[in-house]
Amino acid sequence: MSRIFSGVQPTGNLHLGNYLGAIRNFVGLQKDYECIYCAVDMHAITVWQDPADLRSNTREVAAAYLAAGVDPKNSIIFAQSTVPAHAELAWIFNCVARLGWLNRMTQFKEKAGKNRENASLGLYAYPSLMAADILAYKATHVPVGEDQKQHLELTRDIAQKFNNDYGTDTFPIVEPLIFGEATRVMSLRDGSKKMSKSDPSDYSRITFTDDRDAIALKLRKARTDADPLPDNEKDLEDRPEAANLVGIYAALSEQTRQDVLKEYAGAQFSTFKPALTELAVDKFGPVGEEMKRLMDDPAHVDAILKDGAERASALAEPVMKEVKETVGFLAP
Ligand code: AQP
Repeated sequence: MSRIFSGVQPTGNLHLGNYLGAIRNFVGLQKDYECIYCAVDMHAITVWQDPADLRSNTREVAAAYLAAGVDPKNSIIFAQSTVPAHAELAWIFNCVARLGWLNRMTQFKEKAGKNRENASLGLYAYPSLMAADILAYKATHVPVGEDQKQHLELTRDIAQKFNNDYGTDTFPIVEPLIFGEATRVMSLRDGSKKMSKSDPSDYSRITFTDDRDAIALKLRKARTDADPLPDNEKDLEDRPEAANLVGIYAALSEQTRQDVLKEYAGAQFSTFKPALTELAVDKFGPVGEEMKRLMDDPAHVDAILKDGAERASALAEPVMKEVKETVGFLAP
């Protein structure tokens, strides 16, 4: 059976981009795949995290999965650091991946910024840990937003090189699942930047914890241009902020962008923004409400994470045994 793995970093400020680009897609995949969904806390600490915040944010990612509709009886929900296979396999992959491959990773360049020398070694090796996350379960498909495409190509390269180096077919060559009308939701303040948890402006994103007033305010303040909406997608090409709001509307209403434009052609943003606000409050608001409700019962969330960790460990164990034998490590 094909197996899904995906994860979200517990770095706070979970936003609409995380929901539309990834978490919402996790839900529908449960009927066709065996699904493993992780709160990737080891990835989170590649940049500084306050320990108390990290604990709370890890529960919050699990609560967001549950609130969105991931069923913990069928799918596995757990925290990355509670299954040692991730760290063990990441080390082996650090010895498979080439420096030249990692030097090409645009996310490292963006996150390290100008102060590259001061970035953590973990941030640099991030894609190798991500490959381990996926391949410790021999997952075949990975639902992600578009920004993760390059990391998944590296996962494929690592799997291929491991298989070639050791003359085995241990690892599958994973397929990214990037779908929907919002594979790259952009910042509400700047249509050239993706909506992100670490953007210093809270007005750049709609978060899971935003209530109706906050959603309305952020959309009212969202940057746009002065023109009305066009009647076809092509005319949105040079209008990134307008294209972003139309994309969000399309994703939330489960229509194509063209359908949305058919309905709103000629409309000003003074009409479109309130309509988008209503839609976001209606479709995204309840998910955030449910996440907050679950966060009031941390023991319940912890029990789900514990059960998930046990089931994930059981799946990773035979894979790690096979990998260690292949590499030439002695059995303990
Ligand atoms: N703007 C986005 N549009 C669509 N999908 C997105 N994702 C993230 N941002 C967008 C997808 O959400 C999943 C989880 O992301 P992550 O937490 O692992 O890491 P990230 O991509 O680094 O997320 P952020 O929000 O941008 O955080 P910071 O600010 O820390 O960099 C992934 O599937 C991702 O594609």
